[in-house]
Amino acid sequence: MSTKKRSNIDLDSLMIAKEKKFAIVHSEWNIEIVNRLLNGAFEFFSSIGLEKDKISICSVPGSFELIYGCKKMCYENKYDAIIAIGSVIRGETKHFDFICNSVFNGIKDLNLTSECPVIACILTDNNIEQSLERSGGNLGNKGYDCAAAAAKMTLI
Ligand code: DLZ
Repeated sequence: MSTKKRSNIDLDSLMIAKEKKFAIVHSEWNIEIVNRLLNGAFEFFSSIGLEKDKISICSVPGSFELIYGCKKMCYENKYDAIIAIGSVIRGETKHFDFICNSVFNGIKDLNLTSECPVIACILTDNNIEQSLERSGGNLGNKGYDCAAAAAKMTLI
């Protein structure tokens, strides 16, 4: 499960972000996938010299609650960037569309209204096989990529 191959991430330029403060808010739904995304994020942070015990972690029940969790973290004014990690899998329910739209809109609103960048690391897949591919499978690890995006946003 290599997450090392990344197309356009310039690690050298992101090393300075190890001085910044990061928080991760993750959901408990589809926890197997979420843990893989978390590991990808920790792998990125470790590669710039920031170990996982320096990162604040908050868990919420489902992806819908990521909005509130991130809002709370934003308004603590303690972090330079926050990453929302979740996995929504289509299944048989209309919840998929409601949850996906709400979460991305909620996170978009936070980016417009608070000073803290919030990165959306939420997989939205038709089935678990697709989620596995994007969380450390053949399509890389979105957790790693989103942690790199968070680091980049602290330097803007
Ligand atoms: C209800 C629900 C469903 C059907 N599917 C998912 C999912 O695939 N991924 C996820 O993170 N959460 C799911 N949830 C839970 C909602 O996000 C939320 O926790 C509940 O609707 C309670 O607000």
